Amino acid sequence: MLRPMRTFLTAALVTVALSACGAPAAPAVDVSKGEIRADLKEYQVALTSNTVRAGQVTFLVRNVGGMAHNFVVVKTDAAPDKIPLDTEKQIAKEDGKVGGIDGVAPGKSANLRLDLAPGHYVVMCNIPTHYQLGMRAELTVQ
Ligand SMILES: [Cu+2]
Repeated sequence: MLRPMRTFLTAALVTVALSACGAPAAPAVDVSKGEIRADLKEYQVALTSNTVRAGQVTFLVRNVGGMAHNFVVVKTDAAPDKIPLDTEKQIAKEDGKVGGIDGVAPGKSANLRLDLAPGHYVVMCNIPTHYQLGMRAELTVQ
């Protein structure tokens, strides 16, 4: 009778310890290794760093919002809010695009690894109207 009871108690303690942690913590990102987390939501793109050294850069893209988003990286001299628009498609023009991820569903993550030359970049969600609503951020590659 003792042994099953102890097993039960151990299981109960493990459950308490796990629930105390809440949601699983996101793995740390290290910009010195070229890692940048990009959190997408309505209507914002949040980067853990706006500068990174040239070379291999890994964007750890997470959709923390409630609808699908995408992720586009363009090399441009334009400020984040000054990318020319394609008014017919209701998107930003993607001149200078160096890479992207098509559709990231809510709650999902995807990684994008790019070889980035030094310069000025804008990252955005370019689902129609999302760029205009504020889903953009600046990135400087040194
Ligand atoms: Cu979006």
